[in-house]
Amino acid sequence: MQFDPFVLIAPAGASVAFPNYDSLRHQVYSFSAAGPFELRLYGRDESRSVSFRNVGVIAIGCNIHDQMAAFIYVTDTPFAMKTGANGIADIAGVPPGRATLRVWHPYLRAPDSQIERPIVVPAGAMTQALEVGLRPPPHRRYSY
Ligand SMILES: [Cu+2]
Repeated sequence: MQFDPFVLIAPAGASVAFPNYDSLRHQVYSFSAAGPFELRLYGRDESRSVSFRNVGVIAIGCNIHDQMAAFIYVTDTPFAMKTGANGIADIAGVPPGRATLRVWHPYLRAPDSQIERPIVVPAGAMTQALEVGLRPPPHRRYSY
């Protein structure tokens, strides 16, 4: 009874599948402006897909299980990557020049949960370190 992964990066236009591996039925939805949707109840070993055309953050929930939460970060850049558990993202192939480094996390302590930093990408490798703070996740009530 949880979404996996908690955060997914999807290219704009991508179709995202929501397979249900639980023995319970789920009703997956989002109210996010970038891609609101609501799936009807569906059960074990069934799957539904949603296409996300607009760039933005899609907060996902389940109408039956309030504690279920996940986020889809829809982007139009190929240079997007989720960090590993160590907080590191190794992004390859970025063309040299001016760019904007953006770090996003649903509970990041920053406006729109995002930090932006202008950078100049050299021809070779570079390292950028950012220290971030997180908010506690919003309280969720459990209902089964
Ligand atoms: Cu559910």
